[in-house]
Amino acid sequence: MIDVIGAPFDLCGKRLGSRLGPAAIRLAGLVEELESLNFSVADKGDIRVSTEDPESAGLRSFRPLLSCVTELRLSALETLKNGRIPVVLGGEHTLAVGGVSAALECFEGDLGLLWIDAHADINSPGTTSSGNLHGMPLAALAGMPSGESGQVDEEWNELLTTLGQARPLDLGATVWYGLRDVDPAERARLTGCAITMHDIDRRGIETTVSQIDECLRQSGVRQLWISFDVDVLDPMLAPGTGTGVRGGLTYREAHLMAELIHEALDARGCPYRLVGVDLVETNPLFDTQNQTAKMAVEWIASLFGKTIL
Ligand SMILES: [Mn+2]
Repeated sequence: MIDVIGAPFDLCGKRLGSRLGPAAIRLAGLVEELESLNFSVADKGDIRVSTEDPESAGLRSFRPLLSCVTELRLSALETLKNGRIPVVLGGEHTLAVGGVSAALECFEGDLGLLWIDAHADINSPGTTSSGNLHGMPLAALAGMPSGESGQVDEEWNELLTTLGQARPLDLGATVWYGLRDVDPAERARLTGCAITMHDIDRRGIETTVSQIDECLRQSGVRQLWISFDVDVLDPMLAPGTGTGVRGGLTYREAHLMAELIHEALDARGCPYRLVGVDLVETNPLFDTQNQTAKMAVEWIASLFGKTIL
């Protein structure tokens, strides 16, 4: 049973347009595709998004982000408590804090996170060079200090409080996959299992996906959230994103990865289960004929068990 939740928010990055992502993904046939795999799917529509963004000396677009995250968190928490799987459509990756923090609360901190992304997204206000909150969701989820003072620090702490500081994300149960653009200050923070494009080039999809499985088993978690940023895909294949970096996953690599994760989840005795998914950073303004949203829908179908035969 799946609930689709749209989060059309894009004020924390440098390029606007991913607010159109949820509509593009729906038009690419997400609900129909999941229903064809025999899931019962409810589309909860889009959360309310405030675009009112008062000038401030603090974190950029902090107020609209906070209201958005609060709504998304509530919606995801309701879905999780009903025993359903939230599939959150972004919008920018900052929003992952909504669903993941809801899952951390619902499962009392027992949560692994698979972060599929070209970027590590673990800057904090004190280490970011861009000031964009969309590069900081993992630092917020892990409850890291801002490293700043004054209004920025106050707002960061307000965000952490909203996310429920009692259950921060365990970075030891966090796996990054597809990394190729990591800031110097982020490197020291990749304490979990960080699988780069270099690793994927050398060892291939099958071996690196087994590595994900081993990391999750070692961490002892029983629930898994998957956060999929379309910028992990090669921009030739998925140009519809504001944060493209060349050298990403090919079409076949991405699908094989999704199929193997499904296999791992489906295997007898798998200690963890999938409890939620983000599908973020689709930006139709940079796309051609909605191919990035279509690719995202096809990927999610593979993750949920679609096979060729
Ligand atoms: Mn990201």
